Amino acid sequence: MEREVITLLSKREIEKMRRAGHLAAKLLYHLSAMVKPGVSTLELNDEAERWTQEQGAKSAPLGYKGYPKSICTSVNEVVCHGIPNAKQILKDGDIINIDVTLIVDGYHGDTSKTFFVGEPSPIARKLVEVTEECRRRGIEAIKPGAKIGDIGAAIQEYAESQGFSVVRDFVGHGISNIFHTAPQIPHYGEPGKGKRLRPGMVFTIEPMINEGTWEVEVMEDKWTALTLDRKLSAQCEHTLLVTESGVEILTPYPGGDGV
Ligand code: EYF
Ligand code: CO
Repeated sequence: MEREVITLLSKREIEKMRRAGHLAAKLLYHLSAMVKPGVSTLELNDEAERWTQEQGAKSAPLGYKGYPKSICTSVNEVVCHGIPNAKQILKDGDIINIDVTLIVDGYHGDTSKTFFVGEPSPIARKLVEVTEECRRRGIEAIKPGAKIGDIGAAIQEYAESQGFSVVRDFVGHGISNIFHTAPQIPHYGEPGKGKRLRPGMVFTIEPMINEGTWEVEVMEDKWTALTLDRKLSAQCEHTLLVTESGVEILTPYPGGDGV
């Protein structure tokens, strides 16, 4: 098996990641104000692209492996990689994950959050709150000397204790001047397993938590991943730096998100 090299970023690179991450979080916050019944997912996409260009940044997803839009908009049973569409109009009670990745000075900031459209059902509210707590617990497991498996174990243990399941097919990823690189960060697993975390590593945690089965299927469009049982799915994501003393969130949501 090929040995994976995990790059440790220099101070200069980390500063660039910080700038990209903060701008990506600002974009997510900007888009959150548009999340209302009657808005199409294409309108969210177009505003994201307009704002990004105004900031002198670039949307990483646009054209990446052929992806056709600037952001991903994943509604209700869509697990990830939902493609913005003029015909997809948000309605009261929906949940929508907006996933943005910006390139600033060659480096990437990748973050997402699931928003309520109007008033959520009790189960939708619980799913989104549990997903945010999963991310928080995953982040808490990050410190030099810890293992990659510690992160997934913390997430899986909490999600399943709340009666939900963890998607296996999509994982967190190393990120730098490359969108997706080593290491992979599963959101499930066993404590003490996997590579050791070291200062200078940068990667995402982006748990996808399902109301029902963890199994997913990809639609005929070859991009959109759906829950197999068509029950709800929620996701949230931060880009994270392993520091000498623990972890820094490189995509802090303006005004705080309870990490
Ligand atoms: C060929 C894409 C490729 N992939 C990952 C490409 O990490 C991400 N978000 O946190 C992430 C975002 C996007 C992405 C946007 C487009 N792609 C999507 C689906 C399948 C695929 O395989
Ligand atoms: Co990502």
